[in-house]
Amino acid sequence: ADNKNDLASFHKDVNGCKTCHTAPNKVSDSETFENKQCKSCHGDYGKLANPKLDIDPHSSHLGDINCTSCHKGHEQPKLYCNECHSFKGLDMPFNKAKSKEPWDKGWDNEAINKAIAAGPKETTDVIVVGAGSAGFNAAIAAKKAGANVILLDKAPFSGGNSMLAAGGYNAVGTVQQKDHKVDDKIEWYVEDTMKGGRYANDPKLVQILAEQSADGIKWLESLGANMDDLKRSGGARVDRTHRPSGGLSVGPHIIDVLRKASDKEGVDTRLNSKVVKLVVDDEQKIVGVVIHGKHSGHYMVAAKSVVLATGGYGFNKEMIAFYRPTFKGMTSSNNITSTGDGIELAKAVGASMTDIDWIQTHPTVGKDSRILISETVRGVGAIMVNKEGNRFINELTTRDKASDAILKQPEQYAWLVFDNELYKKAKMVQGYDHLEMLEKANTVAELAKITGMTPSVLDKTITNYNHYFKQGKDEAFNREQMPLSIEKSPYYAVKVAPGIHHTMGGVAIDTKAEVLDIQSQPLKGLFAAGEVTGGVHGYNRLGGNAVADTVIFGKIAGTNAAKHALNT
Ligand code: MEZ
Repeated sequence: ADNKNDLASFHKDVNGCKTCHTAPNKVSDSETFENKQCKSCHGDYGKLANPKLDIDPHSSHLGDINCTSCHKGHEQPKLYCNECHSFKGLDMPFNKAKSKEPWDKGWDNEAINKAIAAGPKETTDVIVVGAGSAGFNAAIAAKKAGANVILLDKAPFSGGNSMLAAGGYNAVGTVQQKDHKVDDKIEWYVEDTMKGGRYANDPKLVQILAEQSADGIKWLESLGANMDDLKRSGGARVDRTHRPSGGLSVGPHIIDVLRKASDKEGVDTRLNSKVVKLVVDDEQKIVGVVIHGKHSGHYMVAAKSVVLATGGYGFNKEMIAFYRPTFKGMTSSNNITSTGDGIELAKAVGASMTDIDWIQTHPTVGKDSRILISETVRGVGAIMVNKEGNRFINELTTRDKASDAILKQPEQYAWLVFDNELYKKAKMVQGYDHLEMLEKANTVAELAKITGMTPSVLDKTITNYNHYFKQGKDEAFNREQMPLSIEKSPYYAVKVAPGIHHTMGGVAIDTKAEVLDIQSQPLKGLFAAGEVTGGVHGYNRLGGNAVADTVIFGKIAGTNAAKHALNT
């Protein structure tokens, strides 16, 4: 190779091909050996992270991913950070990252048919497609139930969209709620979720979500997670959103825990491995999948059970424009992996879809960015004002209502406003500051000036809010909870607008997470969990219910997939 910046050019004078490879043509799709080599010479990310850098890709929230995710062997490097971030004033390397991904290429039907005709190269019990939270939970549960499991992800790193989850996990009846003296009930969780979803949810699935939520927390803790912080999310009547203590984002934490747990269980995880076909027999029973591996090409693996855990389609511009033309071109808070592949795979074997066109916008995505400003910021105490400085909605209402309200404001954006006490309390806010997303001022008048709001209007809004805080009643919008006043300088504001966040609709499932066909009969051997499915959230998902969904239904899908594979 003679491409500047690729690993081969860089290493060819060290020890030739042997520096990185064990033997020619023996590179696994996950590039496991090669990455071990990188780390054995250069050290791990802890060693590589440079404390002098303001923003360092080696200490990113993607965690301990393969070096070759960004540094390619025989191609130009690609810095995945640039897919979501544009760091103001910082010249990040490899800025041309926004190229097409290998998985964006169309399906090669000839190669797929050849792989099927050649027959399976391997056999396993359960194949899990997609290594985000739902996939990892399914894989670990299937393995614990005694099955052999292969977990596949098309990306060079695991984590999927779950890796970006900031808020938390909704659960009722936990030790944490007891410790915080929160009175909650399974019925309330069900009612809040149904109301938030405009009663379009499948009540049986919601009942399971609520009933098994506390067990899901215990399960995560048994794998090594910390879920000790508690806060309220929009649409919930009490504090039931569980988060890692210390204000960390939930996604990176649980993905780190799940990666380690699944390695420990012996799950065979393969990256750079896209499932391009579900293979069924004459009776529509699952018999395996065709995989397109980065190095191994197309090959078939036989399995009696397949779990689809591929996530939603929030980053697939064509699907968004098709299902919701009014959202065409809107920014997305989703990972680049959320391209709706599972929906296409399932449709091709006759799966039925539920509420496929219901797409959630999150009200507070950083304006003109892809960075989610978590609902936690409002949950912990921020208010939301329009371009003049007026509040216009209960900040803790559901996302559909908050997004609609912003889109009715002048210029269709809003500001979240808070003070130094919130800044100190919510660690993620310090992260937004680090990304240069916050405006900061010593006085309210100065904050109004730098954000273009009207100083007297913002001042009145904050004075009134502080009064409501003191009297414990929000006379303007009936906000149920006001944990903080806004009076400790410096003051902060972050500009936000709605962005695509979650696709509620997807593959239809029953209470065993079996995928249903158009006659509502289970497709034998096909299971699904997480955002690829429809039915749990109705027309609108509540904050904190996605992570719960991935863990609870991931476990159910994995356990039932194992049972099916081992007993048929
Ligand atoms: O569940 C979510 O999507 C969530 C809590 C997001 C967030 O605002 O942090």
